[in-house]
Amino acid sequence: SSPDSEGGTPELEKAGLLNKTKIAEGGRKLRKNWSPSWVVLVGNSLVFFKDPKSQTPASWRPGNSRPESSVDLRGAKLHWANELSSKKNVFKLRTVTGNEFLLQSETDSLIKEWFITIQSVIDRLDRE
Ligand code: I3P
Repeated sequence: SSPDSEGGTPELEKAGLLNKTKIAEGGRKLRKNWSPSWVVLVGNSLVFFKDPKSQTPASWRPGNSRPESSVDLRGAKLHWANELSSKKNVFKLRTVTGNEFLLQSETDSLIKEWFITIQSVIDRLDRE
């Protein structure tokens, strides 16, 4: 692992624009409300920013921008979930606390990359 993974600033794995909706909170179903979100995968967390237009890959850094919410990927589960939406390219992320999110992109290659990258972080945390 690189020096940054040993403490201090966590590693930025990936950042980009995805469509997002939360569908459950603590196991309780929520009404869908799709919106574009600037998504940042950093360290063990997936961090969501509300205003994609004002974001850059550096925006997650402390002090630069306030995240809308953050998801701890330890113990999380990822599944393709096209049956849960009329949209294409949808996957579901479920946290250990029972929060569930759908993430989506119109671009096949982009959503596949996100799936693989998030799954690799989950797998790494499972091995720790
Ligand atoms: C929902 C909205 C969502 C849709 C959802 C609808 O209606 O159209 O975009 O999800 O479908 O209920 P509303 O705006 O009135 O809440 P998808 O785009 O993912 O299909 P669903 O209820 O079948 O999940």
